[in-house]
Amino acid sequence: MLRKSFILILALGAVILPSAALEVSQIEFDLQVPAGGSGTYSFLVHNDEQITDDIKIYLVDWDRDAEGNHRFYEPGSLPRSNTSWITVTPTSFSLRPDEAREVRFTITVPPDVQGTYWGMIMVEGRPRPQEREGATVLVVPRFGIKVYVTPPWTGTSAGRITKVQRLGLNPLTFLIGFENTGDVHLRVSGEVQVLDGRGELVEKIAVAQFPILPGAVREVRASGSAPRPAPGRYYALAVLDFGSPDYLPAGQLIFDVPELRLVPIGGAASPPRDLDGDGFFEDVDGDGAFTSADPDLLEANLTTAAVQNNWPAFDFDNDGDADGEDVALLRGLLSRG
Ligand SMILES: [Ca+2]
Ligand SMILES: [Ca+2]
Ligand SMILES: [Ca+2]
Repeated sequence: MLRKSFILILALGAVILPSAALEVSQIEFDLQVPAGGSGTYSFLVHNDEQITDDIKIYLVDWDRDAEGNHRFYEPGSLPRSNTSWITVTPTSFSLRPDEAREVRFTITVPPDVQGTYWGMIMVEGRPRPQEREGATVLVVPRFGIKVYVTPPWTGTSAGRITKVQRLGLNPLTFLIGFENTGDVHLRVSGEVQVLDGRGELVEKIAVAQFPILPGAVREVRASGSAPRPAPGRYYALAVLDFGSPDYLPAGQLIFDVPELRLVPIGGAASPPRDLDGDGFFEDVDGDGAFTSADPDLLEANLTTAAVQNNWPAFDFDNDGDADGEDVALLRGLLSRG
């Protein structure tokens, strides 16, 4: 039986459908249009498929959640929406196979606006059936083209670190929170320096660049590459750079790497063993083999001191604890052989 459902596929910056039908020539416009002025821009839409496609073009509001995932809203929903400033032409057309068409849009910026205003031009093709896991679903190819407008020399770039949290130890992984407290779209990058108790640098961990809209909060992970550091107390200093010439927001954290004191778990005869030397102790019952008995024993004794006092040994997903997700990951390793 064919099961039909409707799935919206959002392709931001890349064609994600294997039978990809549409291509657009530009995925982002970062424009500096003066307040009270206007500008006209264009992009190309190309039909890469063997059938004629019907294209619709419309505007939406969007932002990102704390993890950086895009969220979409009706145009004009957000206070710094620029969708009411944009007129697009044409808004619907057909494309024969391999045909391309230019789409133009004009932005008229009101007087007296400051900082970044943003919106998105959606380019949507015709729904088409596609096989997905044995079912036929209708897939709508869509591209979102981001349009940022910042009148030159307006707005304030400002931000602060809201959180520095230690996650896993193997390798060292941190969760860094950052809030854009200004009114300009920022691109932020940085690093976390980890020092030991004597002030010696243990590791410098890069914070990969991320974009953040005015008023938004992001939480990004930064992972090192070295194995779990020796037991002891450490100091982490996160410093981010959003392009301000005179200000680098910083945040700090003191954290401990506990010494492992492994004892037999539950009724096991031996303490857990790390069979491959990666710092994680998958042989939970210490019998020298990694079998389904190991995740079972871990699960049954998850809340015991024998496990929790040695959580780094069992933090298989490296998120800073030993919990049910680690049991699940350990089971998954088993089935992968
Ligand atoms: Ca191991
Ligand atoms: Ca075992
Ligand atoms: Ca964990």
